[in-house]
Amino acid sequence: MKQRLYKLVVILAIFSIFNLGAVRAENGYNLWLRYLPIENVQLRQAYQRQLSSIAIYKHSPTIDAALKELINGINQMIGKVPNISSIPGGAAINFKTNRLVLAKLDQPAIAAQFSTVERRQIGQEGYLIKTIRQNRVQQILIAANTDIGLLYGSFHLLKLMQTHQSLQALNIQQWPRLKLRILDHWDNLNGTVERGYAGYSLWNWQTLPGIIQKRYIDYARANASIGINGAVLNNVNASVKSLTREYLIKTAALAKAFKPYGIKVYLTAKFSAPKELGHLKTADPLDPAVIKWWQDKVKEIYHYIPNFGGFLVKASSEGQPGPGDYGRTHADGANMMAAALKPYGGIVMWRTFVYENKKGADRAKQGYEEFKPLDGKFADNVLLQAKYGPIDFQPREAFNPLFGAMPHTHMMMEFQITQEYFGFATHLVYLGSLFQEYLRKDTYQKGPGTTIAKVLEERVNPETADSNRLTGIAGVANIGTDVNWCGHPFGQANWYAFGRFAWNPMSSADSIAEDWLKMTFTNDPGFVNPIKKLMLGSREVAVNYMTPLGLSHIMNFATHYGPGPWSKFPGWDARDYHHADSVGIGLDRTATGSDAVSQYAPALAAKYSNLKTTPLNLILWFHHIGWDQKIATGETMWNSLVHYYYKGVKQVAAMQQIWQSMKGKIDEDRFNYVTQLLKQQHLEAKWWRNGCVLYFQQYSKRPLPKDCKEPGKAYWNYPTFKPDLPFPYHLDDQ
Ligand code: BDP
Repeated sequence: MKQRLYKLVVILAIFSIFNLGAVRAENGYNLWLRYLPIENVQLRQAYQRQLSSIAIYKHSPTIDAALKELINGINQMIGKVPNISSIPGGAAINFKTNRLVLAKLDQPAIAAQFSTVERRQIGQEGYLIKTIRQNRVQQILIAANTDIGLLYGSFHLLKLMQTHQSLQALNIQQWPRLKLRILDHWDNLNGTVERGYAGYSLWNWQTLPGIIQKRYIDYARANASIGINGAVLNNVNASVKSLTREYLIKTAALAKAFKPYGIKVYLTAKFSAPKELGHLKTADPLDPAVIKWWQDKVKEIYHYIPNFGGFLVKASSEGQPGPGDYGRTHADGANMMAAALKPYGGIVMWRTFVYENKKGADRAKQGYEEFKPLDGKFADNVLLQAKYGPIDFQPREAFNPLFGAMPHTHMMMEFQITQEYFGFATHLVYLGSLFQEYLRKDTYQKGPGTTIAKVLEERVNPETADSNRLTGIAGVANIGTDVNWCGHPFGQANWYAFGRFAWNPMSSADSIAEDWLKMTFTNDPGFVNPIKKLMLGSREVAVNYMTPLGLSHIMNFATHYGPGPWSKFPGWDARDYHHADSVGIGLDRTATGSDAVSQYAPALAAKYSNLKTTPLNLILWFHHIGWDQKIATGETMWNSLVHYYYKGVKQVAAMQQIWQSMKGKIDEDRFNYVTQLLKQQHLEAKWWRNGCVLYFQQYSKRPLPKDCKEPGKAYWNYPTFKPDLPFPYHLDDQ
């Protein structure tokens, strides 16, 4: 009996050390930083030899963060805590005892291992990882010009281990292509998150500045692991309260906690703050008292937060105050704030999302119309932050014509990681594919090949490019207090992918998904390969059952969840977005219509003006097409539209099947959770399909193609399509 008990204890101990396979219970909190024990004995032993010790030259908060991560990660993965030692400044590395060395390139012994080009190329945030040998003794060097480079390099090494790669012959040079890699949190001070679907705000303003939750540090670690270096803490629909002394002190505590991880904090600045907080009569950006108010406020901010990043501003849009209220331009407003921030090295991110909802106007044109004339008028510490499409984070839009049209202005991209228009945290939609699609779009600004990635990196005009240029990208975060941070377990992939694309806009959605799956679930190719394929197709699947062929903004008006091509409220009519009538469907944005095509480079304008050369996935964005007209699918417009909706639903069913075949390959909890989510997604895909097909059929008056089963009508209160009905659970059998 005793012996049996002993055996059991031993078995349990082995299980708990190595947490074998699918038995480990997971709630997703550890994201892609799980550091699971390496089961492959050979690999584990190799890592044990290679990483038995870590040497550093100097301590600093950032290097200590790197050490902590390495010790923890290595210990968890190979079951051994590495020895830590210090090398005296100026001394050479001891090949006998130093296995992994973390050192800045200002150490001559380290610099000697790399070429001048390598050392320069990685700049202020990059790193080099190299396996070197002396007398058959092997050593791994992580080298950088800065401490933060060393932290990023450490995460890279841990990623190699998590994805089970050999460390035998490393020769890695990595550096970020964009300077500002920022998460925008649309968090309100009362703890709610605008368009947030993963719980409440991470920032507990009530307990700040006294309490620094572990969660804040884990957030910073996760961001640093993918190179994110900035966080805008509050909603673009801003509250002036965040600029009060009380809240600045709270923000300062977060800024201090994030600093070792290379993350700067930014705040949104409400344009009317001089009136609301300063009790001035005006917020006119040219008024001397207003200028002075902002100067004083910025001075106060830097007093509390010495490494403050700057402001993000939504102005003169959707009712927000702005320079337009005083007959001033966006440049007047942005430059006034930029001047106040300049002495401290702060910047302004000024959004180009200006939406007035003017009746009859093509909303897609407004941003360009307001900003294009201002090209070259912004101060050099201002970036214009433009959404990827000209309307609003739709499942697919044409790209925003401001990219490529502002050669004399710093342009940054705004993606939305939170799935406002993509089924919230219920639908599995891997946005890596979307990020890749837009970053690789050709603006033709300087002939073919002028991709948005190049525009963002300011590589379009190599003559004027210099390494101090201000470049950036922002993603609206999908993070909240849910135990797994993002709601949907696959939502984490979108946070991860955003960081990776921010680091290098020419990254591949495919390899990012692969890394993420291996680190987040398992290295088992029997899981990784099929699920990677599922992820890569998932965005297109959602487009198919929501807004195929270039349709946009036909979601429920109030929630942006579920179908609503019939949504009609005072000042808003979904029909302005789809133009379905007895003749056909889609918006004519060519010269015969709103002429939005003219905002693109001539080569593109010509391409989009002709239905035959317009990409199939954007035809309804640019053209009004007759129901019986044949399109590139080989079928009529009506039959094609219906077929896309039906295809989308079938594809979700296929996703469910693939997922079911993964049973046992990963932990039960996450498996079951995703199983339920996919079931719900399938129901909702039908909700979309049935609603849209039945609604558009009222205009087309055509029968469904023969292979499409009549959609269930029960939910729809057909044909009135009353909006805001509860969710159709009974769609199960329709
Ligand atoms: C829209 C959101 C709204 C945001 C706005 C913005 O529906 O909540 O305030 O964008 O980006 O997508 O400012």
